[in-house]
Amino acid sequence: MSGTGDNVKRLRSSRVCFVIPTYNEAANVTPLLARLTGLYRGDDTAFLIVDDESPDGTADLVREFAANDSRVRLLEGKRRGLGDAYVRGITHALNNLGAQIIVQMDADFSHDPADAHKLLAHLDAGTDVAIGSRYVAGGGIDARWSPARRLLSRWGNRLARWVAGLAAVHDCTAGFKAINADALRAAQVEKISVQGYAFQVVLLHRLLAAGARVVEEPIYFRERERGHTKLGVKDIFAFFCHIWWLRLTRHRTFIKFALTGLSGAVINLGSFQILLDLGLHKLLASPIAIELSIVSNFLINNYWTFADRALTGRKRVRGMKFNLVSLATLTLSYATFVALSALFPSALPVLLQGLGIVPAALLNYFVNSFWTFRDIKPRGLR
Ligand SMILES: Nc1nc2c(ncn2[C@@H]2O[C@H](COP(=O)(O)OP(=O)(O)O)[C@@H](O)[C@H]2O)c(=O)[nH]1
Ligand SMILES: [Mg+2]
Repeated sequence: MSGTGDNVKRLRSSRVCFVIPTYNEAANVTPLLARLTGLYRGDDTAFLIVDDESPDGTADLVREFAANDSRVRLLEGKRRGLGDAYVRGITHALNNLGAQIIVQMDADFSHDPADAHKLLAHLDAGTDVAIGSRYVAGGGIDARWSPARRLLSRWGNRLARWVAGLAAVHDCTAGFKAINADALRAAQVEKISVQGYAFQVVLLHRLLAAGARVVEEPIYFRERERGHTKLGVKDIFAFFCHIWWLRLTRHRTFIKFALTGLSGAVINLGSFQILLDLGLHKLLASPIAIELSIVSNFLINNYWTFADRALTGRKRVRGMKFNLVSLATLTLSYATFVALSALFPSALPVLLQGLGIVPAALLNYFVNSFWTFRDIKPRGLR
């Protein structure tokens, strides 16, 4: 797609910042900037090169180019990997360049600068994230990629999809994306501490968890003509560690939920016994004890277990949902207790109260995790 009137208008209406990390890209950076600045002519477009003291003089070439085009910016730092460069670059673009849309891409022409138009068009249509995808119909990878590289990319991508829970996205290791600034802020991009290539997967995971609408646009990924890849064994190792870490994060939530439930059971049975000791009738002590555990469970779940799913604006809705779930829990638990008390009048009351927790706990888990504290699914995909 070439520069059309539509695109020029769009680029004027929102401030777009291309964030492009470079390490030893002296052979590519000048032609890339020439192509990008030629394609995207709007005054409100910026091109931020994030260079990490490349020994080949990449930064000097950027400075030379920027002398004639004030839209070109340079951010320099110590080399700590691709992810670190992206976090610094994106944060700078959001905080200091007033970016409303970020386009992230490689500097080696693997990502065709002209394709950014298509990604931007998706954002114009209301999407939060448009991914230049190699693994959807119409997309592809250069035939010159070695079978080993192909295998690594494909399986790395498959693993990320299935292990890290990103199955809805076909290319989750893609490095060519247009992303809405608000979506990046919601994903708290500045807090990502992943230094290497695993950054792409972690960023995507955060964007989806924050509720971003995602669309995949097929692209053809060309092999670089000049310079060398910086993808190292360390990056590959770190990538696999990170996707499992993302998986564990989900399990951590489950463990926290289970511990919260356990504390609820202790509070329920403890207060039930205390109320009985105080002389309260068991049919009155039971619902009070259940209610106490429901309140403590809600507080712990809200501020600890599902704290990462906290959406401030939706708290009231969530509170209401929780009340409904609690009412069902209370009814189920109490009904079980009353029924068991009628069936076994001489059984230890605290034992029956404990048995009343079982069906209620099951109901609670399913309803709360699928409804009240539901994990946010990508709106554009599923
Ligand atoms: N600033 C910075 N850029 C990097 C670093 N590692 C890679 N890059 C850039 O990230 C982009 C993708 O890297 P590349 O080596 O082509 O990865 P590949 O396409 O997966 O082989 C290129 O523009 C690189 O110059 C880094 O440590 N710091
Ligand atoms: Mg490359």
